[in-house]
Amino acid sequence: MRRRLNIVQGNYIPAMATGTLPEKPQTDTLKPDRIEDVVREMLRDIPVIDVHTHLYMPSLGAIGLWGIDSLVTYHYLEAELFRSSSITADEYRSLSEREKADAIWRALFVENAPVSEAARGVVAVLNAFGLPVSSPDLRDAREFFASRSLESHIEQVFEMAGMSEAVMTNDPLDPDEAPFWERGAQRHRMFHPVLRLDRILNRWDQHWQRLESQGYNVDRAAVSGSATEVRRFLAKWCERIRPVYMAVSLPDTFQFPEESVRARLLREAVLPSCEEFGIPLSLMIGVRYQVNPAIGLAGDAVGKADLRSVEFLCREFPRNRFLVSVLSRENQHELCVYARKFANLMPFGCWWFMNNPSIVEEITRERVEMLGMTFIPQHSDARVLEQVIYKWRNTRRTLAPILANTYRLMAEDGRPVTREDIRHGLTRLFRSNFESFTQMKAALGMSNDAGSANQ
Ligand code: RAT
Ligand code: ZN
Repeated sequence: MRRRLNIVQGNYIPAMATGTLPEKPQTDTLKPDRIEDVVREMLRDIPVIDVHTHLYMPSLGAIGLWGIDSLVTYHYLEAELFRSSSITADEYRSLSEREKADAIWRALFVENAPVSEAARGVVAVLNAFGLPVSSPDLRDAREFFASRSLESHIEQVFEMAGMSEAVMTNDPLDPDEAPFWERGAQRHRMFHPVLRLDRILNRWDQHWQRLESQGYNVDRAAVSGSATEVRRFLAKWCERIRPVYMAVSLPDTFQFPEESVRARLLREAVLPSCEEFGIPLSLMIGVRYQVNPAIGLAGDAVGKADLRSVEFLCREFPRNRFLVSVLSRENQHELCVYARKFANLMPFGCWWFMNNPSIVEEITRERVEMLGMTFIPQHSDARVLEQVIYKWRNTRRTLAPILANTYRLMAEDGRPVTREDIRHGLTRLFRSNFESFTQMKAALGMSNDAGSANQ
């Protein structure tokens, strides 16, 4: 077995220094009234890397959701169901998946016009496949999805979404997923793994025994050598799945440094391990977990976080790189300010409650004004395969005028705009900033010989 990642140790070279320059620069300038068309054209043609999803390569079994019932029972829509129907959470929970989908379809698509972002998304997916969008039931859609074969369906969906790759969320303590990796799940060129650490960092008290049962010498309080053992566990999983980054979602109350199991494991296991394997750590900050447990996954909310923890991490761990997304609208501006201070910080995406056109517009404008093209504007967070069709369509639709305006303002200030400027800028936003920040190409180069996860 070849150890893969520690060849890329060391200080991060900012993307700015490594972004690819055009081989043959075209210097023909664009007339101001052409800029928006060219931006739209290029946004359509540049295949995106979707840097955070909950989609899975087929070899990981049933955790990869797709099809109409999963689309309609998306937890964003479950939250909306209870506002437009008298069904209770208990009643809803007792239904089969199909019955749940029927209840949501009736309440949000038949009895009401589907105007919310998440509801319009389902309409856009049905429409993209030429399926009826106003029918009283889901019969046609169910027939259609039942006739698809997953491998070719994935290819078609990615093509329709304008995506080349999706980054997964792989939790090594997920009992529905880990066994597939342990048996050497077949890799897929369109899916990149991520080592997700929520169970370890946020719910250690419920999961430390899983590590213990696998032969790691850990204890409930995560003292006396536990961190060294967690590091050994992470090394094992880095070798096994070759993640493009490690990731954790964090509450609005997240503090670092502090005296806690999470902070100790972060400092002594996760950060050194990311450094050793040359990969970034993704921090998704600002969740208020389970403010309404009755509605399950739909029951999380948002809170403003103290981003001084991000400041501390970026300053005190200069050999680590941090991908950061924040859930609260109030935290977006300070995240941009910190990104101006620290080149080892990469803001990404408009996460979850932020992924609505009005807020995406505001955040993206702010980011371009403060950071130029040195951020990652969006990820889909798709939980169901076909969602990428509407999520990336909506992103392109919202961002086209904003990005076009950015170039128009530059032209008005006296610097002519070329097609090459636009191609280069958009490629950075939707591909190469992520590739450089994760040093993905170097890492993948090392793994070309690997057909299965355990080689
Ligand atoms: O957006 C979502 O679907 C959330 O439920 C979360 O999964 C979040 O994106 C996360 O990755 O924790
Ligand atoms: Zn997510």
